[in-house]
Amino acid sequence: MAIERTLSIIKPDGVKRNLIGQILSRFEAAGLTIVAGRLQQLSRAEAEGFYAVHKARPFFKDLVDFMISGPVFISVLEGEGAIAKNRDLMGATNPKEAAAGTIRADFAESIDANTVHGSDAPETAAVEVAYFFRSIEICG
Ligand code: IDP
Ligand code: MG
Repeated sequence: MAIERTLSIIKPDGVKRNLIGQILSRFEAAGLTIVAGRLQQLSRAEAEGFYAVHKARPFFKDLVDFMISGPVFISVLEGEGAIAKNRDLMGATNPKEAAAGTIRADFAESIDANTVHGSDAPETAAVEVAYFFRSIEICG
């Protein structure tokens, strides 16, 4: 399997509950390396741009409101099959459907406050990483 990079975001509910360390530990224990990362308070425009693919969905405004409700921790994870591996660690979008032992099953409160974002495919990973990080900010 190829070495990939994927974008991870610990959403405001995770940052507020001091879960950054626990979540990053899960990534590292699974063999993913954090090659870039920072805390950031997103502006409305930045959150809308990031989630532009969901613009027409009924939950778009709630999603953006939630993503700007506090700081997020944005990182780039690198490793073998990093995109799928991160999605496996995250669990299903709706925490009620997330498999036991996943981040969302263990920590998420609702489908809105579901603690983490992760890129879902190589194309979106490339776009999402570049949305938040310049190449010189990634230490891979
Ligand atoms: P993902 O985060 O698992 O990739 P997406 O379908 O890409 O899920 O949706 C992006 C985010 O939008 C989700 O993480 C969730 O916070 C929110 N979302 C998705 N579907 C719904 C919904 O049906 N109601 C409310 N929020 C939703
Ligand atoms: Mg998604």
